[in-house]
Amino acid sequence: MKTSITLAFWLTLGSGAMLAQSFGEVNPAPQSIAKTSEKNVAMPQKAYVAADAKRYGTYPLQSLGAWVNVAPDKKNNFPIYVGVKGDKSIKKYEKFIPKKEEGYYLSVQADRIVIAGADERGLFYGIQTLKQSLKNGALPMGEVTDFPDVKYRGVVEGFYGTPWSHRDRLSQLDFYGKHKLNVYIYGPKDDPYHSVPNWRKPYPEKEAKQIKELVEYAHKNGVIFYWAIHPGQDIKWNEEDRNLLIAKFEKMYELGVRGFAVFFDDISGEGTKADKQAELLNYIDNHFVQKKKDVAPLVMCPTEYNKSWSNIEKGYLPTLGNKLNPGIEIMWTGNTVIACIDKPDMEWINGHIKRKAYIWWNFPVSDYVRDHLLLGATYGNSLDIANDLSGFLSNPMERAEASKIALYSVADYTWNMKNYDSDKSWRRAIAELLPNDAEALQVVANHNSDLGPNGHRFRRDESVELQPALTKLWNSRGQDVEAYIKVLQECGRLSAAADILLAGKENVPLIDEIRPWLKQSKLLGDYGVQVLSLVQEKDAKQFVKTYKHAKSLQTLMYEVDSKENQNPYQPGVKVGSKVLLPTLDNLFTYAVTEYNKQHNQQLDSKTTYMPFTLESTVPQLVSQPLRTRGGTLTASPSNEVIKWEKGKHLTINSESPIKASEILFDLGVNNIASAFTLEVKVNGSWVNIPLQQGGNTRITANTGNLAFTALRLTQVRDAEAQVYFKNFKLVQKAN
Ligand code: 14T
Repeated sequence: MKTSITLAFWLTLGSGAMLAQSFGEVNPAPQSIAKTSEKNVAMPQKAYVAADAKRYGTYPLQSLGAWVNVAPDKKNNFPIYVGVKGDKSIKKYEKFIPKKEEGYYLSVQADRIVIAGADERGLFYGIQTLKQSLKNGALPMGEVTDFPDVKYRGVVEGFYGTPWSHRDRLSQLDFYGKHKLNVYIYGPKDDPYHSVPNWRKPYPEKEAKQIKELVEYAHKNGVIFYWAIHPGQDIKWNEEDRNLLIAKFEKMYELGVRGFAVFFDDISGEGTKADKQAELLNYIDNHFVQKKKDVAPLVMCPTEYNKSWSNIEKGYLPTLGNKLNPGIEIMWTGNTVIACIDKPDMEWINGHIKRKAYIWWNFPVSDYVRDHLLLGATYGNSLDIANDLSGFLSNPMERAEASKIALYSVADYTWNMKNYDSDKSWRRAIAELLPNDAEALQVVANHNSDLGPNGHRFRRDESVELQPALTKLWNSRGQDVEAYIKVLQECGRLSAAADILLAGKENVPLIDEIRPWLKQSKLLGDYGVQVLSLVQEKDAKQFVKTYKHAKSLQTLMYEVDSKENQNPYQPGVKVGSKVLLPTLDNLFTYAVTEYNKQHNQQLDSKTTYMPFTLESTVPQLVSQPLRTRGGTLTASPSNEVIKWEKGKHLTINSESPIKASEILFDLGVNNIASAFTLEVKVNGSWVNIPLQQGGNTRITANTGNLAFTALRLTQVRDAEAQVYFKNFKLVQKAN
C-alpha cells in the first residue's frame, strides 16, 4: 500500500500561513489529540484513496468521495489510507485504533492521511473529524484517537405539535452524521400512523416513499433510523392486535427500517399494564427483531417513564425489569417528565429495570410552552453518568433548525462527557449555525432561553450576563450609571441583532422558524432604550413624548403576541420574559408613577398585568399559567393524566368582581361532570352553580348575572378521578 512519492511534492504550510481548524475545535470534542507538528497541510488537490475493495461504495467512502477529489491511481497523488479494523489498507495502523465501538484513529501527516475505524461507523466518524478540520484550504497536522462515551446518542422526534417536514428531517440527518449522533427515533405524537387512530394501518404511498428516503439518508449518515409505534391508547391485548402490530413493522421493514420502538407513554387504561406490555415486547423481540438478524435493539418507552409517576409497590417498573428480555432498551426521562439527570437518579432507575436506562431527555422540546423559544445553553445533566446509561436522546422543538443549537451540544455531551463545557459548546453551536451572523444570534439566544412559568416547573437561565446590571439598575431605580450603560447597550444590541437576523439570508429556514421572536426581540430592545430614556428624563414635555413612544412599543409587542404564533395551547410570542422585560416594565411603571406624582398627572403606568390567579390542591395543576386576551381568560392545558382526589379543588381568583358569559372546562373524559361541583364566590360566600355535560368531554356552566371574585371546581366523587386538563375558558361579559 505504501506509495513511493517524494515528500516535497505536497505543500507543508507554516503555522501562520493559512490557519487550519485545530482538531480541538471539532464537535463533538475528540477524546484525545496528539499534535505532531505546528504546521498545517494544504488540502490535497487530488488524493488517492487507498482502501480494500470491499470498502468501495460503502457509506463512509461515499462521504469521503463527496468531499475529496479522488485520483484514480496512486502515482503522484496524495494518499489517504482508509479502512476498518482487519482491512489490509490500514494494517500498519491497526494497533492505534481504540478498542471501542465506533472509535477511530486519524492521522494527518505531510505525506499521507490515515483514517482507521474500529468498525464501519468509526471509519465514518474519522472522516467527519477530518472534514470538520479543514479550514482555509488547510488541515491541521496531528493524530486523533477517538470514541464515544455513550453507545446510543441522538434525537427522538417525540413532541406534540406539527411534525418536522421531510426537508427538516433530511437536514437533521446530515447534521447528526456530521456530529456523530447515531440514533434518530421517528415518533411524532401527531402522526396518525404512529399513534391513534391509524397505527394499525400501513402508510399511504407518499408518506411511505418519504420514510424510505429518510431511512436511506439516515444510513448514509451513519444514523440508525428507528420507527416508533404508539399503540397504547386503544390496543387490545389479543392476537389480532399483536399480529397487526407485527404486520405494520413488517411494512416498515420493507421500507428499509432497521430499528423499532414501542411507546407506551401518555396513555391511560388497559394499555398501561406492565405484564401485557412486556409480553408483547418479548414477542416482538423473539419473533421479529431477533429473526431478522439485521435489526437494532428494540427500544420501549414505559408508561411510568419518570420517577414522579412511578409506583414501585404496584410493580409496574419491577415487572418490566424482571420480564423484558435483557436486550430491550427502556427509556426514562428522569425524576419528572422534564428533568436533568444525575448519578443517584441513574442508580435508582437502573436498579429497578435491571439494565442501564436509555434516557429520553425532554429538552429543548417546547410543546408545553409554545410561546417561548428555547435557544439557551444545554446544561444540567451530570458529567459522571456516561457508564450508567445505554442511550441519551433529546426530544427537540417543533422548530427543527433552531433545535440544532441544543442538539450540537447533546452530541458534544454524549460523546465526551467529562470534557463537556456547556457554555463553550453553546457558543460554538451558534457559530456553526450562522457563521457570519453568530454574534447577532448569540445576543438573541441570550434573551430567548427560559420557558416561563409552566406546569412542569422546568426553567432555564436567561439574560445571564445582564442579570447583575438589571438588578443594580432596578435597585437604584435607574440611577446606577454603570448598570444603566450596560443595559442600554444591550437593548441596542438586541434590537440591532434582530434586524440583522431578520434581513439575513445565511440560514433562511432558521430565520423563518424564529421570525416572530425576532420581531419581538427587536421591539423589546427598542422598548428598553425608551424606558431607559424615560427614567432619566427631566424635561416634562420630552417625558411625555418618550412615554408615548414606550407605550406604543408596548402596544406593538402586544400585537405580535396576539397575532403571531397563535397555536391553541400557548399562543403568543414571549421574549426576555424572565428578567429583561420584567425589569424594564418595573422601571417604566416607576418612572411614570414618579412623573404623575410630581406633575399631578394621570399617565397610565400599567404594563402587562394579570388580574387573575390560579390556585389548586391538585398538585399537578398548581403551576398551570393563565392568560387573558380581550375578555377571555384561559389556562394553559396539560396533557398529563391528572389524578384528582376527592375534595381537591382548582380555584381561579379575580382581583375585582366579574361576570361571565361563558365558562368551559374540558377534562378530556366523557360524562365526568357529575364528579365535580362548581361554585362561585359572590360577596364573600360560595354559591353553587350546576355543571352541564356536553355530548362530548366539554363541561359548561352558566353564572347568569352573578358578579363573582372566585370560581372553584371540586371533585366530589368517592374515588380518585383520572382526567386531563385540556381546556379552561372563561369569557367575561362586556361590562
Ligand atoms: F415518552 C415520554 F418520555 C415523554 O416525554 N412523552 C411526552 C413527550 O412526547 C412530550 O413531548 C414531552 C414534553 O411535553 O413530555 C411528554 O408529554 C407529556 C408530558 C406530560 F406530563 C404528555 C403528557 C403529560 F402529562
